[in-house]
Amino acid sequence: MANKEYLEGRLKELEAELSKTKDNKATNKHLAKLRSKVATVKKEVINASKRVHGSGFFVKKTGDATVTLLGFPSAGKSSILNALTNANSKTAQYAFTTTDIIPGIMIYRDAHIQILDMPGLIAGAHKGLGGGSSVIAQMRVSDLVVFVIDITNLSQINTILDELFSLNIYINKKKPNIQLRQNRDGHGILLEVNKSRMSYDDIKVVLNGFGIFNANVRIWDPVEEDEFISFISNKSLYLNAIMVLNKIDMAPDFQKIADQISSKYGMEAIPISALNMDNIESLKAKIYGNLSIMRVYLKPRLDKIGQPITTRSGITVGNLAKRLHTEISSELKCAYVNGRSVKFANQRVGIEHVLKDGDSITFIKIK
Ligand SMILES: Nc1nc2c(ncn2[C@@H]2O[C@H](COP(=O)(O)OP(=O)(O)OP(=O)(O)O)[C@@H](O)[C@H]2O)c(=O)[nH]1
Ligand SMILES: [Mg+2]
Repeated sequence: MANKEYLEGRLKELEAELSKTKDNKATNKHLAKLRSKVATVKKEVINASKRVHGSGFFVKKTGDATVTLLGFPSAGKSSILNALTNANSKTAQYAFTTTDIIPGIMIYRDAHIQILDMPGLIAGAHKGLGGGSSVIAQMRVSDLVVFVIDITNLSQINTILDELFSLNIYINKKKPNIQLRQNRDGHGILLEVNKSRMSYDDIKVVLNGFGIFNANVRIWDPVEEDEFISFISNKSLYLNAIMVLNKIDMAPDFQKIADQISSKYGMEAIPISALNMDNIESLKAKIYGNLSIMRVYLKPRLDKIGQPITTRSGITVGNLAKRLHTEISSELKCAYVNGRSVKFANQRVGIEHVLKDGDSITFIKIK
């Protein structure tokens, strides 16, 4: 811990010197040296965080998708878990009521969605404070994060986003396409594609800071230096998130606030009251809608009623068969489909056909 604090202090000093040096238009060589130092210390800070463990709780994934509730103490996470699921997580006025990760299952459109209530996040969680690292470990395996914000305390949003940024967690961003092939040919760093916001020299000092001196590099996206460093250190995490503004019973102008927040942060903001059960159905719909899953019906025969199953959006007939039974998939010839993905009833389709939400399907095996 002390080591990590020392490193963070050192990083601050170096970054301050770097910004001063930029202002002074100092020599490129000095600048390059400094940046390389910054990159090296950043890497050490990241590695030091890895070694800090909380109490080490972890809940196994079950169901069709996993969603975590993340927010400050008393924002209403446990109340929301109880409103969405069959769980009964303790709620109270005092902070840090929840000290473990509490799971519940929300059934929506036949999908079993695992919702995880987390201990309250605190500023400094990225340093491992307040069980922060267990919360982060759990987020890594979740399909969606719901930020739970107390609508009467909107400054919580920036604090959460800053925490996540310090943890190299990127929200609602596509993982950048970066290809890095290390080699030993002694040709140095060969930058074959560079669509980043960094120059060749910037990229080289970062890579050198990580001990990479020979590599073929292709950067296909407009990444900044920070994101590039976390990518190279293999610690970056890309998560989908939506935001809940809870306790709207205490804010009469909640709709206006929700609209402003949603446009300011470019993220869906759903106003609810867990206490009064206001807007809970629409929250369920938003959670489902942000999970990239859909419901299709399996009909054993055309004249039978279909059984609903949940699968990822945009799955093909062939991949669905594989997911269900390898036995069907190896003998699969085609399928009859009804629904939005086809033009007419009982349309015969091949294994590459892409299914849509609500479709029903009958597999046809080779005779
Ligand atoms: N007025 C109002 N109070 C609420 C609402 N939702 C929750 N609360 C209250 O806020 C307090 C904290 O709620 P919890 O659900 O325990 O909050 P939490 O986020 O789980 O808190 P920690 O477990 O401490 O992190 C409790 O007294 C709840 O009754 C709401 O929609 N409106
Ligand atoms: Mg709680």
